[in-house]
Amino acid sequence: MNNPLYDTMFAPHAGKNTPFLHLPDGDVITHGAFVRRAAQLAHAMVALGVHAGDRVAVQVEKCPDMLALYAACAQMGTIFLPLNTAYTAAELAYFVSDSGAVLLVGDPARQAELEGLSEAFASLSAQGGSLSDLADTQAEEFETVARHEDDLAAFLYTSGTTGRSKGAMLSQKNLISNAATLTDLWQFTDADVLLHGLPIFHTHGLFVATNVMLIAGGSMVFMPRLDVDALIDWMPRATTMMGVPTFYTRLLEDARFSRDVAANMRLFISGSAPLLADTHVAFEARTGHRILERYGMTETNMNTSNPYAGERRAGTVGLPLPDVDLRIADADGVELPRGETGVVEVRGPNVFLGYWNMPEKTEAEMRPDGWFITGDLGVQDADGYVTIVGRGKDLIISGGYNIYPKELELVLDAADGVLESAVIGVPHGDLGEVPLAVLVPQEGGRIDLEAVRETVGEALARFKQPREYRIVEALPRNTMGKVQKVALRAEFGA
Ligand code: MCA
Ligand code: AMP
Repeated sequence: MNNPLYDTMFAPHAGKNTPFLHLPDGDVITHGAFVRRAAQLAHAMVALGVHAGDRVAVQVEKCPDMLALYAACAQMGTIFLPLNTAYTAAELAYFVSDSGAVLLVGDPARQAELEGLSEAFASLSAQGGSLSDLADTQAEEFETVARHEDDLAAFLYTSGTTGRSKGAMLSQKNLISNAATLTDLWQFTDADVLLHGLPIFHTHGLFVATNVMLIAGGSMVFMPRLDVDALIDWMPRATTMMGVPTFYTRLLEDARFSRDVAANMRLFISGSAPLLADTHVAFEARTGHRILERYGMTETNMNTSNPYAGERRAGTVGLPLPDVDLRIADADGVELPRGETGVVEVRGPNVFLGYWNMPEKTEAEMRPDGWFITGDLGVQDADGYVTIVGRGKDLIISGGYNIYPKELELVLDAADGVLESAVIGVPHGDLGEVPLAVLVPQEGGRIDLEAVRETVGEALARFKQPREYRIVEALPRNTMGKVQKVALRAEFGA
């Protein structure tokens, strides 16, 4: 193959008249039309000076052109760098400069705010923009640039416990191998119609959902966001759905969601955050379907999955994927006996190539023989089923989005009147967890919470911002001086 990613995912669809994307307004984009649009976008990016190996940063609302940019980058051998649409300009500035992106594609409505961040800026949205205007005038065929399977296909930024986001470098092989394994395991075919309400700037909506559907050749009901009305409306014409646990709890809250509505579905898949066993049980009682839970990470794509045909065990993330090695290890990477809790480590063709420009971070998380230390705490039972029991890393998962307390604490510590801060995750019925900030005022001073909220609002995306604040005189610390988050969770967790 000349370009394994393009040749696997997109080239086979050229010229096909079969539906690929069902849009909310009833329009359908065929596989062939999608491939042609990607070629036009590739020409447009070349005209803007983008070459193979360059990074293109993309912060665009979910729409067909945003997805076609991924295909265009694959065809050009360019590295696709999708970014959460909630990120502030301050957050984007970091991603663009750290990655060295030569082009930032952003919302036309934010052009004034964003265009100074990169060498080149082009606008794009569902309604159009300068990049789509340029693409409209281009040829519908583009000569695919040759690439090797170990060449980089995408950067996905993932925050870390130090508060600085790291660019996870994903190769063509990482993406292809995982999507092929999942397509096979979950028995996706060209007859499948997937309900797609996830964002497409993260692994789940992009590399799990979309890549699987591209390999299978089926179609997606391409919703701009989670919309329970639309899910219920489309479900009788669909066969599968992928979602974070909030998708399932919101469906269950709706009295219209019934066994009949779900009768045509063959598979519901959940991931990105723990699915409560209660939700699993309630979903089966309502619909007769057992949700299939799987587990992965930005750095690795998917690592484990409950079986399609075998027993789907509530509360577990299932078995290691056929081409993924998994072990539960101690701090030195020594495998622990079955039944003992330790750190989940994985190795396989799915594991990323490292963090961009951060060799020391890569070295800290990847052992020389290829085992990646996930930072998740897990246990494997006698049958091989893995349960994620906690996290060795200080991380909050809210509605499937990762929030690293350290990143918030750095911003809060610098806010006027704040001496120091600690951020913890507290339970939330809809989103699983949300951040709560505990602040200590400077000596003799007082904290103006409105001013703190404003500071946080300028620096951090809305979904990361603390839902609640508490002001205390001092943070609980152990004898080593380390903040005791366990004590804070005990005090404020309810
Ligand atoms: C929206 N808001 C949130 C979140 N989403 N706050 C905290 N956590 C969130 N996840 C805030 C908005 O800022 C806004 O705040 C208010 O909630 C309503 O926003 P809206 O957009 O209407 O929310 P929504 O449509 O109800 O979205 C909730 C959602 C969404 C459906 C849970 O966040 C979502 O689609 N999450 C999926 C994330 C995902 O794809 N994760 C996969 C990562 P205000 O009203 O104050 O302005 S990939 C991954 O984890 C790995 C690899 C894996 O295993 O898959
Ligand atoms: P991210 O790096 O944003 O892709 O988030 C990956 C993290 O999400 C993992 O390290 C886990 O902590 C968590 N995660 C993903 N899927 C699951 C799941 N099914 N159950 C529990 N945690 C999960």
